[in-house]
Amino acid sequence: MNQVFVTPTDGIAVVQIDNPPVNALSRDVREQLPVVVAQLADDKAVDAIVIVGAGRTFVAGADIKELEEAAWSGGEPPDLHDLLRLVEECPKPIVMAMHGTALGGGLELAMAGHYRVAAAGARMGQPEVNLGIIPGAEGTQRLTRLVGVEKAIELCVSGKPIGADEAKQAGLIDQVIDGDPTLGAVSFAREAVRRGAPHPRTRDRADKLGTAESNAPIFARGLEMARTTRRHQTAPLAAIEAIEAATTLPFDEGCRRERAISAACVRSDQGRAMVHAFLAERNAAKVPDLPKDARPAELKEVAIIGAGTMGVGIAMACANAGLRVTLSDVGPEAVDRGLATIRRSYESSVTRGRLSTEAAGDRLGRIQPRAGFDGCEPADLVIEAVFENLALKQQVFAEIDRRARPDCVLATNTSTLDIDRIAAATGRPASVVGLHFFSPANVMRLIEIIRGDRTGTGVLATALAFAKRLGKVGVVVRNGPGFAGNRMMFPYMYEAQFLAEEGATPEQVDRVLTDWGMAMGIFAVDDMGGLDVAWRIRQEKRGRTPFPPEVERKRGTTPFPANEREPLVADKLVEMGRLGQKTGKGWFRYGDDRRPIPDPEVLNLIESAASSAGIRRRQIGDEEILERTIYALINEGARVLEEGVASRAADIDVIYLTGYGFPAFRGGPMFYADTIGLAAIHDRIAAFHRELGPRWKPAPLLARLAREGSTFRQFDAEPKRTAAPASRS
Ligand code: 3H9
Repeated sequence: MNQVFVTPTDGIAVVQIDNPPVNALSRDVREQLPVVVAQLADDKAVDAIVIVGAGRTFVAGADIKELEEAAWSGGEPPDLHDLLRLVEECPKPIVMAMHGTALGGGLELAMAGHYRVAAAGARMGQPEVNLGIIPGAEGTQRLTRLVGVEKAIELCVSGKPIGADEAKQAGLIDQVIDGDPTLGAVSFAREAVRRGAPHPRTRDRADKLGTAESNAPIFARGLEMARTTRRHQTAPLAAIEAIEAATTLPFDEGCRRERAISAACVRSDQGRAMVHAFLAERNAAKVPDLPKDARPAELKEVAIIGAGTMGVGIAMACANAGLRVTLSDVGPEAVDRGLATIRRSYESSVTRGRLSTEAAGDRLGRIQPRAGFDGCEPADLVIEAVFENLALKQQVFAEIDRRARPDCVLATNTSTLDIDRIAAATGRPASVVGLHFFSPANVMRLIEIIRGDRTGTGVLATALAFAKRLGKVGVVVRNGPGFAGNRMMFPYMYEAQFLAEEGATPEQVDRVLTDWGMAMGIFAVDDMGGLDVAWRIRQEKRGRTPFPPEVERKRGTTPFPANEREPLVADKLVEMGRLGQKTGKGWFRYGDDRRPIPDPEVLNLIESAASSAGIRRRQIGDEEILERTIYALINEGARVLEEGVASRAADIDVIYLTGYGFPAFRGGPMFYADTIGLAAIHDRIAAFHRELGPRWKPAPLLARLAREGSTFRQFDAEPKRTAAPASRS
């Protein structure tokens, strides 16, 4: 397919790369662009060439799907070297005109041009590190020559793009264009023709490369930054190594060095994991049985019922995305409190320089208080965020049903309750969907979208589009106790508590997990969320379950194995008023800085509870802690998958990566299991089953895949029977 087009404009040829959606340098572009450049170089009617991207962006990089292919096949990553040499050695000046984003291979292509101009709103960067790789198309060599060692390290290690003004100041581009970037680039090219040769080649630049002596402290600081901001990640260190090569080797040798480092990164576990995470996140929106014609409704106004922590966070997330929001609660005081929290939060963003005063004012102005249910009538989407209690939510939904327009989408922000029972309180269950936000909802990227038995496909499409609009990742799961994320959390959290009873300390468990890469240890997570949350669920479980028995039977499992004792200490802590961070004490103590401090009182409590229960405490090694916690997560993940609560292992990975602080460089729990090997994981789980009891029964899906020598990745590729089609709405 033709993806490169030329428009001659009086001596200046404008070459347009047109490869939607983001003009990635896919195979066809890599083949066509050199042919076009070579032809134009020979064309006497052409004095200069301008290269632009079609649509909303310049080139967003190499084609990540091709990188994935190379990573798994062991083949070579896409090669841009001949193309870049051809561009740089073209006898006619080549001007790169960037708008939208110029990222990764896109920026590398631009840096091979003789000149670079960018639209005022353009963003440029080397985000490869987010994929566990390094710029592999001479980027580390040219960027260092253009912007110097320090800035090159900053860009390659942070992966963050910079705007046009900053790029101009750093020497990355020659001019910022106000107005149409193509027209601006054409006049820039005419001016370059008028000035005449030589036209600068980035490879020839050496003025910013520094000396070994001047660079030494810069590299030391860069390595320190890489180690602290991207703990355990190999790509940032590799990028610095390639930048160092730029300062010590001639250009071509530096490029060869970069290429070798880049290829190793592409094939590394971390590279594979992070590319998987990128693509899995985008694939999450492609729900296997969602008909292509399921159209999302247009959303302009969202009504949020409940002005507590979740309601407030959701209101801000919506306002930040430019939606009109109404916020209500039972009484005006609760709404006032919620609005005051929102105001404080925006003010603090302004103080910290993250938001302009105008933007904060605009966002605040989008959130209007309402009494009771008054926001429902005009809303396109109502999100209920009241206290986690089924009867209360049913009451609220009955009232919303009376007031909302017939085409309104009705969402509940429950984290544990049965969506179908909530939907049954309305006369329109097909309009009801779960939107499980994570706290703080204006920050956390995940929304678990819970599909009830009768949720309509249009409503599901709207929920997915809404998540995207909010800049979040929506992952569709089916209804069931704890849905996917929290259901997996319980065996993980409980195993950590069993380990503490058997001889580990909460501090040791959390250290092992954070050293391994988790954003937080599980005890610290429990303290942050509040120990009363799981306590309340246990109470309900003992008396009245949040899901009726038929649902639990249908799903085949519950967050709490029925034939297993519960951990000994968590309830006692709650009874002592140690609810976690909010009371200053939980598994740990907390000072003003909210850092967890080990508390002897908790250790004594654990020891005496263990001794009363006849548990002999022992030294527990870090490896056992890691295996028992992470494998508990994986085993439950396999059940979640088998029961169809999540439809793909990759969806579970996305849930854990975006909602639970799982380290991106491990690709998510299911991807990580594949890297260890399912047979090895299964054998370890089977051994735990023998030693520790029925809670460790290997999930049948895990057992099958291990037996077949398969992986979760292959499971995702297996053809599936699709679940009963959802109702249309
Ligand atoms: C690289 O360049 C390596 C080199 O150094 C040399 C190696 C030898 N390729 O995010 P969105 C798709 S590494 C293929 O939802 P947005 C994406 O999958 C690359 N596909 O949109 C999705 O597909 P679908 C360095 C890509 O507006 C669609 O585009 N570059 C690529 O929120 C829309 O994506 C990067 O790391 C790609 N490179 O954000 C940039 N990029 O519609 C990665 C996107 O089927 N990309 N897609 O689901 C981004 O950061 C964002 O996509 C971008 C747009 C900011 C561009």
